[in-house]
Amino acid sequence: MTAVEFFQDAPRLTNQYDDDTLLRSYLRRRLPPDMLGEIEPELRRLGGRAATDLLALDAAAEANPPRHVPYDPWGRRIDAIETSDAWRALDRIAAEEGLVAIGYERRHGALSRIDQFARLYLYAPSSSTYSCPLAMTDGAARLLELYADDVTRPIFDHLTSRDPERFWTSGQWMTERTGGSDVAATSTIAIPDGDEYRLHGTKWFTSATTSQIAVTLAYARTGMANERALSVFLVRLRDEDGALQGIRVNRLKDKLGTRALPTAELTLDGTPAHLVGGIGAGVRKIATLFNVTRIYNAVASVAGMRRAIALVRDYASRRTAFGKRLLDHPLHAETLTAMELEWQAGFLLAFEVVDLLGRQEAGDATADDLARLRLLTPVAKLYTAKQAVAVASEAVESFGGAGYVEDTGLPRLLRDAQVLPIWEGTTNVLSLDVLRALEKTNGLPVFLHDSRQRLCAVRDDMLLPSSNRARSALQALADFAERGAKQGKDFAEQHARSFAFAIARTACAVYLLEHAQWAIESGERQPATAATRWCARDLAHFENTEGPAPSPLLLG
Ligand code: UCC
Repeated sequence: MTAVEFFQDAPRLTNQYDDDTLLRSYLRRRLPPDMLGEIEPELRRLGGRAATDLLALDAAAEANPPRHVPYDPWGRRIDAIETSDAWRALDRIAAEEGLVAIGYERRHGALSRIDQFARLYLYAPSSSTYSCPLAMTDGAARLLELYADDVTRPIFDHLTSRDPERFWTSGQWMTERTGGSDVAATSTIAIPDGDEYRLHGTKWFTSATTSQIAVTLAYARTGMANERALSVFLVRLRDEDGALQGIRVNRLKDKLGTRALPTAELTLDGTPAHLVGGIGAGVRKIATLFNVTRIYNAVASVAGMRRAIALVRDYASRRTAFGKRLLDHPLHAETLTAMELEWQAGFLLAFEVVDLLGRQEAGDATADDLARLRLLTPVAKLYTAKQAVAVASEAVESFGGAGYVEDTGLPRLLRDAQVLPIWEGTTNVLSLDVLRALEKTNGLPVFLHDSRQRLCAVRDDMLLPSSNRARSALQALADFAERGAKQGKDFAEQHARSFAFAIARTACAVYLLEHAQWAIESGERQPATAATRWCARDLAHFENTEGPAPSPLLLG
């Protein structure tokens, strides 16, 4: 064949459930066989869709981004946001697949969240970021479940419906011109209007502005002279005729990635709103919502890593260079293994948090479980998001020039990953949240105790040296925390990111070892090398150092 006749094949996806040995072995470990037997055909079907019709919708939604139409042909202000058929189909499918509903039906008690998030993990990378409105919808549903009243109960039913005609999504409006981190700096105010309120202010980033409702923050009068308290409000965006209620869409954001997702700047001018959970404690109450979206973020991050790796692996198994397949080049294979290690570790960390969330919501969590959930939620979010960018970057690079060309669809892996460490709290803000969690709970001793308990069960000879390393890492964390407590707040804040990364890596080590021990005992064909490699590579920085080493920003 001459060079002119040669064409490289595009990377291909197969069934994303069958292809995912870690997901399947994790579910075998965590779920009773009858539950797995019941849900596995649905997971397999969804895994097939992720590589076929969902993937086509994903591409179509991306090719037809939303459009803001400020005026109708006769000059009336309408602020319509037009979305593609594909985007709306992704909404319908999310409802039909029960992607939010399963978490609230709780058919499998505390394990329902694992079921739900396993499906989300399959859906997210083929959804053109429809996982974002689902995340906010789920967070809003949890908020309304905890603070239900006569007005919000029917709305909860919409958010958790499997009927596409009844299913509603929710936005989450916290970010203002002052930024998205210090949300107490909000300038939106809520003026009483009978039993309800009217909001006045601007919202600088409102994702999924086509949602039916949104949860937002505003300052409301407390009853004390001139005193206002930050409170949580629920907004119904449109009236019965579909017209926006006291909301002006200033413009859609022109973003680096997540381009199918309509993100808008809004002016609220007398927007009717319903108070949720009473006046005040707005940050604490809305934390219920953003802790759920942070868990979605972690699962979307590991799902994104997994998708990037599936594409790279397929391509490497067919593309030849220097006389052999890329996969047969030891260095290429080694790079791929390093990417896979990052995904596997992140997966087990993210699903540990999912597991704890399920226990909390089913009322099965112990006080220690709750402390670990509070600590590991920001840890999992910040760590997996950062590594998702690193893995996406490596994936794009491993396609060479094709990875840099838009119509291959590959650059999107990186553009879409870059939002993950930004929204829902940046890496530094979440590192400080880890300190907040440690101040408010006994999360660290509980995490250390739980980890040591799990390591006690790691008995296989092959794993023992790694298990010992993990024990040393746990001790190093305890020592560092003790020294930090003596040194004061500035020291703790200066090292918060390194500390959070160190907790993440150590947690990953423990969960990889636990999974490897189970795999050995169960006769699974999965090699234990992921756990041993992780402990050799990612815990080494604890040895002979004063504390956690500076956190790397990219894959090592
Ligand atoms: O990014 C955005 C776009 C939305 C898109 C969503 C898509 C997700 C898709 C994923 C799948 C693809 S919206 C903007 C994002 N912004 C944030 O997430 C906020 C980031 N900032 C923080 O997290 C900060 O740490 C703040 C806002 C929490 C800090 O505020 P304050 O006012 O300094 O907070 P305080 O005073 O420390 O805490 C106030 C209360 C305390 O409780 P009490 O009143 O009992 O003492 C805290 O313990 O709130 C409690 N609290 C928490 N509770 C604070 N953080 C938490 C938490 N994480 N969990 C529980």
